[in-house]
Amino acid sequence: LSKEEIAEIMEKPAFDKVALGAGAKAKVKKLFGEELPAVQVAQRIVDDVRCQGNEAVLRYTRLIDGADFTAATLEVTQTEIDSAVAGIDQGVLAALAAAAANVKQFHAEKVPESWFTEREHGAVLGQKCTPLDRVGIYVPGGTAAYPSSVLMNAVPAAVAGVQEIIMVVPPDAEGRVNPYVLAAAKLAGVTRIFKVGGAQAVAALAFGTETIPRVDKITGPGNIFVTLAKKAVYGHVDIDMLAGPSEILIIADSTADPGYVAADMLSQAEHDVLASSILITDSADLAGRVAQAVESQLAALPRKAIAAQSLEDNGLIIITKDIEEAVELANLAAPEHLELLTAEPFKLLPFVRHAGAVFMGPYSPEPLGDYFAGPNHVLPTGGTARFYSVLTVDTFMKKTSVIAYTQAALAAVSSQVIQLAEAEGLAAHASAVRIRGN
Ligand code: HSO
Ligand code: ZN
Repeated sequence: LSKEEIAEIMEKPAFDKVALGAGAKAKVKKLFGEELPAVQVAQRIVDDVRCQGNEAVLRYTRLIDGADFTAATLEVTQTEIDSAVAGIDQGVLAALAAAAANVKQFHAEKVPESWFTEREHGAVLGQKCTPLDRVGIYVPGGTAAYPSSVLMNAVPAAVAGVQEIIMVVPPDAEGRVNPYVLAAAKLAGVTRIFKVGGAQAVAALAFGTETIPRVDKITGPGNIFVTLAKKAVYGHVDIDMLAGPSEILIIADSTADPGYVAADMLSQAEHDVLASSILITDSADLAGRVAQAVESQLAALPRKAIAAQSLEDNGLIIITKDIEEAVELANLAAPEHLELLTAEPFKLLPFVRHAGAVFMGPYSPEPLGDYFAGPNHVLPTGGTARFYSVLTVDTFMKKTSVIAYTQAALAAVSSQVIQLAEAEGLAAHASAVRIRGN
């Protein structure tokens, strides 16, 4: 196949064009009395929450999640958090704490700092970095209850110096939230937690309700409705990115262990039937062994139905003439996770242009990054690594320019500033400079 043909096969459907599954379609019909595309569903829910506040939040939570709250019971209490922490496996709690420490240490390493520089005649220019005041963190629920994602969003916000971190998470039908998610929130320094999910949670964070405070930025991955709601509220608030299902692309040569390659492909395939796992190799022999290893490892997985479907729909093994061509294809795919399982991964790194995160060599399996090493696992998907970056402390900070001229510095440039203002026909601009007496 030509590169173009391969690129076409690897291309993900645009996230706003993804067809809803049968279950979601039926839910939409029940909710709105008609079949609607996901974009319209998200927009309707956002509009309703914007106009009706709590009333719409509680209604959608009842209709979609089956949990019946009042405004007073929507927030997770301190007692609930404490009993979650006490009730969970203490080994897992310790592992979460260790992971949180690694994430914190890594993110604290490069906190953007204000900076100043001097110009002629004592002028000073600079940039002031300020943490956002209040941010919202979306944490998915359902089969995908990820305490690790709580850490990956909230810890960098706390490191940035954000004062209020508001977390939203969909409840189960009994109105409960996964206790590991609550424990992670406590470890990460989350300020308040509300039991609300979906587009209704995103809208509540963006516009505020009587109970849920309005935030400045919303981060964190969610399902298609969450993502489309984030797109709909962008501009009223900032968002991190529009993230889709997880992906892994592995570049491997004949030195790679086929068992490792298969295990890593399956690790992302088990996330979601829409997840994608791709191997690109210059070794036909390795390709055959990986295919076999996938078959045999798959059988033992509790989530084999999901993983098998994901591989069936979006799994791919591509054989190239050499490793350079493999890297070229990987850049076209711009994957969320890129593994380099080659003899000398650091030699390839300079040629990697588009990837959310790169995992180097046989002892850096992707799940190490999902849970523990320290770099963030909130990453661009669906080819958006061409322009989005991994979530960092920067995500939670903004920059303000600082300009401080002296009289002499202004005098030296005033005639040129005046000329530019007059050329734009803006006389008041010119006089704001002229009045200072030069
Ligand atoms: N691989 C996912 C993150 C995750 N994996 C959380 C396990 N838990 C997206 O980067
Ligand atoms: Zn994962």
